[in-house]
Amino acid sequence: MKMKEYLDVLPEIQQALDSNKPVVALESTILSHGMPYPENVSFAAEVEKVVRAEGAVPATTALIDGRVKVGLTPAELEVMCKAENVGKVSRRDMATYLAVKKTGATTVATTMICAAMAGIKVFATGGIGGVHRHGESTMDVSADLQELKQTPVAVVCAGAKQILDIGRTLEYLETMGVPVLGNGTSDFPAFYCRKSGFGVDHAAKDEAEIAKIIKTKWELDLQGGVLIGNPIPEEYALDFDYMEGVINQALAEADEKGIRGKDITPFLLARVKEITHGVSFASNVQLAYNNARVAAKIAKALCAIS
Ligand code: PSU
Ligand code: MN
Repeated sequence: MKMKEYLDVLPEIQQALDSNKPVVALESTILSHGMPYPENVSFAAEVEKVVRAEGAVPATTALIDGRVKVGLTPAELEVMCKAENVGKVSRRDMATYLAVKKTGATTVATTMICAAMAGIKVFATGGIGGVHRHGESTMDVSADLQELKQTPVAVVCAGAKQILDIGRTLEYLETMGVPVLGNGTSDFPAFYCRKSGFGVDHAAKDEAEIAKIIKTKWELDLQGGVLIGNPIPEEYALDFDYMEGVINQALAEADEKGIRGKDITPFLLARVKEITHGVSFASNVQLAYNNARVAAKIAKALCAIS
């Protein structure tokens, strides 16, 4: 297949895939556009360690010099963390970046595409994109949601940030036929907070049950992914009303500055961090580790039943 001509999979990852060993995909937008340098360097190394500690192989994805990279070397991770001339690549941008050899970080949507190309079934992120507040008039709906509809990768997240309209995000996922599971909870989490005020479709009791649901969906030939909401550990959770105030302030500033489109999510993430004086950053890091751990367990459980 022509597609493979664009793809570089690190040998360790290819060997794991060939021998039915667990692999977990990780995104690079969280590094390039979601976290500051150099804090993102230690995060990038640590999140891979968390995956390894569970017995799975990490596969961070990115587009570098016209190649789809599945698994990054330490030097490539550094490039993504420094983020000099590193774009944010969504599905629409992929062909352009590869054809003209630009370097870009993969969002949830694009990481799913790269993972599927390599045959990776499970992916851990922080929070997914979704329907933005006032999305009913701006039509700003993250491509992440469409990707979950069509690409067969299970995505473990801590829910969606309150910068989004979480209710409409879940409505959209329902319309697109994406199962939304809670890992040991009936609440869909809101990133920094364990609850969003909205529920999941099914409170799964553990990773083995989640793996069984994923396998069943794919055996039925139902297209697309599965979304797993994994709440932030209690000790790192922030107060919902406090975060609502912070986010409203950041949204008002984005509005004043006229920030739109693909720049809105990175702007809001950076402002939230500044307004909370970095407290939210510690939570962000911890929830991502927690997702990596759970994704590795799901990947292991999937290998055990396939
Ligand atoms: N939400 C976060 N942190 C992030 C992102 C979202 O809390 O880093 C990133 C992810 O890569 C996600 C992307 O896929 O932003 C969504 O961007 P947009 O809303 O432009 O689709
Ligand atoms: Mn958007």
